[in-house]
Amino acid sequence: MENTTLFRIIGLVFMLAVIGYVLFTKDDRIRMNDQKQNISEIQDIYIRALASFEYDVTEITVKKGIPVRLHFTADPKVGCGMQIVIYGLDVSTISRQGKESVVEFVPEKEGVYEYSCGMRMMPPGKLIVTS
Ligand SMILES: [Cu+2]
Repeated sequence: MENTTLFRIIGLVFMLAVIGYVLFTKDDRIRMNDQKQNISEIQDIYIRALASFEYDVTEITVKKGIPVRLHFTADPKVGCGMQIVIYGLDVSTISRQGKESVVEFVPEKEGVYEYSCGMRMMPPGKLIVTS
């Protein structure tokens, strides 16, 4: 009789442990999926510096906290415009021989950031970071 009660208690504890384990690991899996989603979420933006010494796009809006992948291509005739700098974000890259250059960054602060060449001579474009 006493043995049966003991077995029931052991059985109950075991069941609770299994349920607890399943709930805990499931929660963990959901959390991991959320993290993966944030990583795979990338904002691709495209800017071209044209031979006419201007950008094809002069206003781009991105979301704060999500990685941005800038694809920058400069016409070989654009001179110093082959370098693009996003002022205030510490982002800079150079496109050589008309080849696309890719740089990734995470905009952490909302605001309007101008992009231009290294000497800020190109008519600037605006990168707008929103919440
Ligand atoms: Cu310049």
